[in-house]
Amino acid sequence: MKMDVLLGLQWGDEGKGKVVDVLAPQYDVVARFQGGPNAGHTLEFDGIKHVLHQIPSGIFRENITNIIGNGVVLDPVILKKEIEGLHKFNIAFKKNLFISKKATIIIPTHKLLDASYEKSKGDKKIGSTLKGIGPTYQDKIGRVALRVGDILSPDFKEKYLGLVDKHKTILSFYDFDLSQLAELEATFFDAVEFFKTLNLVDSEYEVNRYLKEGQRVLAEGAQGSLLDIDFGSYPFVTSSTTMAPGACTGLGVAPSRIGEVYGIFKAYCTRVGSGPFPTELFDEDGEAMRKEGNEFGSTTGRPRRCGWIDLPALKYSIMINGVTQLFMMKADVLNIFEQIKVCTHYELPDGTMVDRLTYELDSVEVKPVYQTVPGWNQSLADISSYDGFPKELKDYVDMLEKALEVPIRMVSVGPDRKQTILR
Ligand code: 2SA
Ligand code: MG
Repeated sequence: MKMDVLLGLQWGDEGKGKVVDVLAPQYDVVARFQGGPNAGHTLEFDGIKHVLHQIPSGIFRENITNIIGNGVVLDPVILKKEIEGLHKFNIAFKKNLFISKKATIIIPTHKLLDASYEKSKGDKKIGSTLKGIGPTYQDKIGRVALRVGDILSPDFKEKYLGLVDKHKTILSFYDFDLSQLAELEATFFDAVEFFKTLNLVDSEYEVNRYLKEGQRVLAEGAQGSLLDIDFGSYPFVTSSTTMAPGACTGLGVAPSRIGEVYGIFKAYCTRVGSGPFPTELFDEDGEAMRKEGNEFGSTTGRPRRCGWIDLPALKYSIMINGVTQLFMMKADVLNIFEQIKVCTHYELPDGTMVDRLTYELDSVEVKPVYQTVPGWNQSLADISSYDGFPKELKDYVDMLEKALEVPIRMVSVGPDRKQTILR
């Protein structure tokens, strides 16, 4: 059996949580492979909105096994809160949630370091979620991090203190006030005790066993391809591999085992945090998109920057991920527009037209070149099949599909599970 991968093709918040939730009945296992509590995956059903940060989006389905893979950075405090917040749903965590012993742990000083690094960058700050993601991956690559399995070892406290000492040296360089640390540590160790009661496993064996047994596994990406550590708009990126190969390294699955790659994108673009965003709107259209789409960070509540769809960026993401099927989200947010713009190229300062995301593009201001198409300018609330789509929406989907050269299999026309139209 092959493992399918689901990814965001833009800067995150494409609606991955919703798609996982909709596809979940076709899968036996949902696995997270990178990122951590910086993610905010929103699912909505029965009129209630749920935001997941570290727990995979298959958790609301009784027969699905959820795995947090080795590539993830995990905050025990946030995980405990997340699990407690789901108590009312009677989720059988002992049966349905497995965590890799090789996943990396976020400790309180990682968050303090994140804040110091951001502060020291001034107006060049990344716009991090301040969840400690960058410093934790730094320690992982620097070979000094703590891993989930370490919490079971009798010398965990010693290992912890060793790492904290290193962090304190750096924090003193940044003149960071450590008065809150004792309180943060008490909450952390309380959460670590809770953590020990969860299923801690070598998840690469589990995932490969499931695949061998013919079970269907879906790898759930977090953030988006344009925030990838290698291919995103560096340095305004997150610290993990958000693209498809991240699912191999973050779960221990061979590249030859990858099946479908689902690329999720919004009918427009958003970005939260700093960094280039060629189609960003600073006018009332951008404001209207933010309002209609309720574009506020689901982890930090920050207003998201909004703009028109960007084809060169989408083509790039599709190329580096080998996307086989596309899912277009939040089409209904564009209901309000009489005309819709589609960015087909960028104009460089010297007037040259390009449609590639080259190295140079990370540091020059480009002007988006748009093609304007008619909007459908009507509600999509009662639509239950593709045949019911207004002509202009069908034309928009056809135009994108032609340009992107990958089939658009699903269009989402509203936040609920039911408002997803298959083609
Ligand atoms: P970090 O915290 O080190 O990963 O931040 C680095 C950059 O990555 C961006 N980033 C995100 N962008 C969109 N959505 C994310 N998740 C949350 C959400 C974000 C929120 O679902 O809304 O609530 O603000 C996410 N996580 C990281 C981040 O903005 C930085 O640009
Ligand atoms: Mg999100």
